[in-house]
Amino acid sequence: MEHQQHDEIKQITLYDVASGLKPQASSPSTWRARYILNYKRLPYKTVYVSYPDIDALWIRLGLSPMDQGPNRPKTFLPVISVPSEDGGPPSVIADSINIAIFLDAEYPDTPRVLPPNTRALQIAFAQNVVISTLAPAIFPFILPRMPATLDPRGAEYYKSTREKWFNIQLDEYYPRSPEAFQAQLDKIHGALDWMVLLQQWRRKMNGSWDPLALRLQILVSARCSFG
Ligand SMILES: N[C@@H](CCC(=O)N[C@@H](CS)C(=O)NCC(=O)O)C(=O)O
Repeated sequence: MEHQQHDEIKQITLYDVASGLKPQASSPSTWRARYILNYKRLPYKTVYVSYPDIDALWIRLGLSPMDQGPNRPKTFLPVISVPSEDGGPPSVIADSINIAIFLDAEYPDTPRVLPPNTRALQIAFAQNVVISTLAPAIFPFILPRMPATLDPRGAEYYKSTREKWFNIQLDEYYPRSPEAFQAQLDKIHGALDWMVLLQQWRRKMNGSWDPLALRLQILVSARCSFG
């Protein structure tokens, strides 16, 4: 019993976006953190937070808003809280890439998520491929469908923020004509070509890297998603 209590105290908390789905976990951003925790086999519990409550969570956890560039939230999930070994305050980490860096350093006996010396590549990839190319290509397919997957307060928040940020009406954003649909698909193919290139490069440079770690690396690199 005592042992159990000890384990509970040590457990990491993953803060995830609340949804109306079962199971609730659906945000690609928070899935990156979940993949990392699962890959390292670290025990954690999940706390679901509705979009409009994320600001208050950040204040409660003592986090300062982070500038992610224009039209992107300054407070967001995933966040993890990792209890300290010595009874001090927990380490609270936001942003999937920071979570990967922190957990690789904090738990060196678990499989590494980020290959050494690849930070520059990952930032270039995230900025130029995922944020600038892939995200705008998939947004018209994803964004209009998001509110239906969320809890009612989250849905309202999501619709109003995205309509403001991207200057769109969510209901009219889906590419309905065959031409518009095909044009969007072509954009996605362009971004996927980059992913193939990255994988070929990796094979040449370091064929021995665990393929699952590579997938995680790409997911973590893909810092921007539908947020
Ligand atoms: N760079 C962040 C992006 C996180 C992000 O944008 N998360 C979205 C959920 S998919 C969010 O919490 N958005 C809050 C909001 O829209 O106010 C990461 O990789 O962790």
